[in-house]
Amino acid sequence: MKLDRREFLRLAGMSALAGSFAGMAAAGPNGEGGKGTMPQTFELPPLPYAYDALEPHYDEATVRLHHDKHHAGYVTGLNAAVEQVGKMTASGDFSGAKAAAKAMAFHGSGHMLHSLFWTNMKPGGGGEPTGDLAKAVAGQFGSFDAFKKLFLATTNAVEGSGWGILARCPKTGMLAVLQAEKHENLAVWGLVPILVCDVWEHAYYLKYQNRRPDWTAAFMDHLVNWDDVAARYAAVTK
Ligand code: MN3
Repeated sequence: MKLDRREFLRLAGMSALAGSFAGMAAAGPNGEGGKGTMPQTFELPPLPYAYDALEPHYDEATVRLHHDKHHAGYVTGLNAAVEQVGKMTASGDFSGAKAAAKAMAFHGSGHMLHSLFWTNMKPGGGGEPTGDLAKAVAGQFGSFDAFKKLFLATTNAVEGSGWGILARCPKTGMLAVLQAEKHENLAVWGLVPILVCDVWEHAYYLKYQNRRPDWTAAFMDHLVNWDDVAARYAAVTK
């Protein structure tokens, strides 16, 4: 499946809304989000490439399971949480409020991060960013090489299941390398993720087994779609 211009702009525009429910809806095939309306259901966005397009660095079996089962599970969980909130406000029985809020954070963050993750990769990716993003990375971290080492060290050191994240602050423009444990813990409110690497075992275990650093190195050297990251970088402050 090729990304046409409309599709690219829609995905690129998502970052400006990332972290909001409208932003997550914008990742769905219908793109109802972005109009300021609360969508009632979320949908699994299609992969922007074929299941086997990232071979040999990201194997078809993992991509298929990861997208069709794991990411789909977060979409289902998010829809269930939204439905639960609707039931509480309609009935006046708020005894499930804590569980619903936790489920919304977990599944909502899972859906948002996976939607970002798929578009952050492309066949023949890797290399280095160019233009404004390259300047910002060098300005923030000293050099691309220093950023890369920091991103890999941070991502490889996630305890248990989580993510490595490059995020940008909409107010200051500052870039930060962060971890997420599970999907929602260790977040810095307000910062917008523009590059995310999944280090849950479901993301790499079939091919890389326990060798997480081999997976993250392959992600950085062969898979990152720097054009997508650059578009998200630019969109954060628009
Ligand atoms: Mn995952």
